Amino acid sequence: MDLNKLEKQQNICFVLPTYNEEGTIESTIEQIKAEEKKQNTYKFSILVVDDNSTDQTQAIVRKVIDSSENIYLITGQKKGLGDAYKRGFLFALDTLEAVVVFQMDSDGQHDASLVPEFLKEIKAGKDVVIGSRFIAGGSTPDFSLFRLLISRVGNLLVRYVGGVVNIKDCTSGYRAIKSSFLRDLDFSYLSIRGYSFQSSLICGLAWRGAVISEIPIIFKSREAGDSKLSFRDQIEFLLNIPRLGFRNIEDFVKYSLVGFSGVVINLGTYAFLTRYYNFSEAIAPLLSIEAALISNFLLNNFWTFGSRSNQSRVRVKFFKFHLVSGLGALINYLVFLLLFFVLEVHDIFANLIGIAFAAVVNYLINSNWTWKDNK
Ligand SMILES: Nc1nc2c(ncn2[C@@H]2O[C@H](COP(=O)(O)OP(=O)(O)OP(=O)(O)O)[C@@H](O)[C@H]2O)c(=O)[nH]1
Ligand SMILES: [Mg+2]
Repeated sequence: MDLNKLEKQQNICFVLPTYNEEGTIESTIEQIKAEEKKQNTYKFSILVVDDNSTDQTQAIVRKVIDSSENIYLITGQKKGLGDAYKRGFLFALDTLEAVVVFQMDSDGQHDASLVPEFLKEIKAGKDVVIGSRFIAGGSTPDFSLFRLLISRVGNLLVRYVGGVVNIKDCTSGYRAIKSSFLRDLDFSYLSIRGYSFQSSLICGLAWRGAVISEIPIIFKSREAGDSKLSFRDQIEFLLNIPRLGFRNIEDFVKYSLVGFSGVVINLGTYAFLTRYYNFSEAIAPLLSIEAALISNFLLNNFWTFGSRSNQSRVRVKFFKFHLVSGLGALINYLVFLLLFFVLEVHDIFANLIGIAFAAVVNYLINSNWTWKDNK
């Protein structure tokens, strides 16, 4: 059997989201088509997902469709880049039956001549390949210092809160993804706007065990038109960060129950030491806090996170847990000071919010660092 011929039938779909990209959409399509001609392994199809552009984007795409094969256009209302991608993915999977789906911008910022590099990685067994600006060889030569800072800090947040520390560029819009992994995803969980869609998607893929690699890209300025990503996208990105850490609500409920049990242990030990053993009020709290920490640690280690595969030694986790708890106490204190002295919130309520805030931060760090799942 001619293996090449068999593979030739496999379809790779490039999903190109557009909103007012009349200056670049045609050349983007042409460059992808040129890459198809250079290889004879796969059939390329191109899906433009346009959200009712007010310029000539749709007219240009329709003209290109008339003169070439395997180019498709779907349209919809503008709700955000993520929403456009969801519709595009479903079309690529269900209607076009693509085996690999590419995400790519339509403004000339993503160099189509790198497509063979992505495919090399896919053929080598990777499930997801990211065009990365933040690994050796990658760069963002035209970013302002401010945009670079936002991008870097944003990536750090996603990596550490989302538990994907090894991925250097979580918001890149240039990726190749094996369809089998996309099919498994619950799209309704993913946010709909720009950067936050990209980060939720990559976390979702990583949590499902996708083997992910990065290849360097140079991300220059767009070739024409204006940026579509707005301040609103940035706000949604920030609001979405905690969600990335809460992928497993059951773990958080267990963690909270352990936290409550710690309060009981803390109070009980204190009462026991002061009433039965005459410990002083200066020493007893130190021992009761440590008793609660030990009990919380053991319950979290063997119950809350008991099923996680984590190769760290128990004493390393024990040390990390203490560090995180110290940080939690500091956060609790600072939030209390801010609310009580600056915002004049009632003291009990201020402390309650401080405790809740610290509990959430503690959970996120413990879940993604102390007991990081290495599956
Ligand atoms: N269909 C659709 N496409 C969108 C939407 N928002 C952005 N896009 C497209 O998504 C791609 C990425 O958006 P850009 O504005 O280029 O974002 P960016 O690359 O971070 O910003 P620049 O560097 O300024 O270009 C472009 O092809 C846009 O046309 C949307 O709401 N709907
Ligand atoms: Mg762009």
